[in-house]
Amino acid sequence: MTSTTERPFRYEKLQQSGQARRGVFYTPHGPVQTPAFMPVGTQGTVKGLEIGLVRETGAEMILGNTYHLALRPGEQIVRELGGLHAFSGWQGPILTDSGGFQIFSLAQMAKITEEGAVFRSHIDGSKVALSPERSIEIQEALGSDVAMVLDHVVSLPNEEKVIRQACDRSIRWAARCQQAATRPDQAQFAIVQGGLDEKLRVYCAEELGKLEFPGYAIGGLSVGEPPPEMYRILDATCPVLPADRPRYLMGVGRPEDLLEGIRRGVDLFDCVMPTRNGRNALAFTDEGTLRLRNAKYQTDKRPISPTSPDRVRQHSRGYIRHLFMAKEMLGPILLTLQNLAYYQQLMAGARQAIEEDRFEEFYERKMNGWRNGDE
Ligand code: PRF
Repeated sequence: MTSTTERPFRYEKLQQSGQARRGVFYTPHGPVQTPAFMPVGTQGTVKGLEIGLVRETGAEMILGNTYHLALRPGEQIVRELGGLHAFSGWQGPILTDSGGFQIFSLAQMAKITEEGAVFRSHIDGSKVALSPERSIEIQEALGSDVAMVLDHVVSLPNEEKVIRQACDRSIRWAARCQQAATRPDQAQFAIVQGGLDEKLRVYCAEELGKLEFPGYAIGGLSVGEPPPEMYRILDATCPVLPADRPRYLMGVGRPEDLLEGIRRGVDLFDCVMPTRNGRNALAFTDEGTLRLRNAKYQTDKRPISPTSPDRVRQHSRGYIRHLFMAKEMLGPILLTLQNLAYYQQLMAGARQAIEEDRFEEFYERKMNGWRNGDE
């Protein structure tokens, strides 16, 4: 009844360990083994890495941004150049974010009404309008496999009324995005909002659930709240989301947040942490984080980690520190590679642990290893 041709975006659960899920998410550009981490390629590039190197880290799906690509170079230019896959050179699955979060975090003087958002571009100050329909129009021109619905993100903490109204508006906007869809080769994921209020989160997840989206995201988290608050919201929200659809925790996070998400039933993650921190001389390893600008690495002959990819492991910590001190571009490149490979290894380890029904043991071992880093 539900053949792959009818549902090109099928999620198949293969195994479960506690609440942790091991699955496959099928897209027109290939399958994604979950739990999965998507490197962030905001401007049609994963910053610092040639696209073949991104693939080499083990990533299967990457993320792009509606907001940035619509402002520059403009979605019609991307479409003219063959769509986001040809434009970026990434032939695997791509998810694009809707712009909802960027209006909140980047846009200047944003005015949000029921129709949509009007704001000033952070690039040239020009006036831009983004409605649910316009966000889908842009994402269809970009040609991503998964388009996110436009949502209304508010800062936390905030008044209960403000959070509730943004949540209700996000539900109405999700329905409008669904109505605006014209591409059968693009799936839309809904986004659950509702701040740190469990009841509101459950209500939002139930309402969006009725609309039968092919996937569900949890948004509005990791915006400055203490991590246990985020875990509490995940505990309340995940059980309400449809079990036969992928669950995506947006913009999260540190390695420990990924494992906390996975053990509560999250399947997909994205975050700038491995790339942004890599550019800033921070390396993620099984022994915690290393700050490569620290003087203690000046004569350190060891590689970043015994499990670093070959291209990184061939260099000493002392050499990589030198690259950062001399402001050489290879420093950021090498640590971006290190961190993305580390995140992918972590997810591969998590997938295997779930398959073997020993996720909690895996979780404890990783958390213990991370306790003794530089910070
Ligand atoms: N909404 C959208 N994108 C996002 C978020 C959100 O709430 C977050 C929150 N951490 C990251 N990216 N559309």
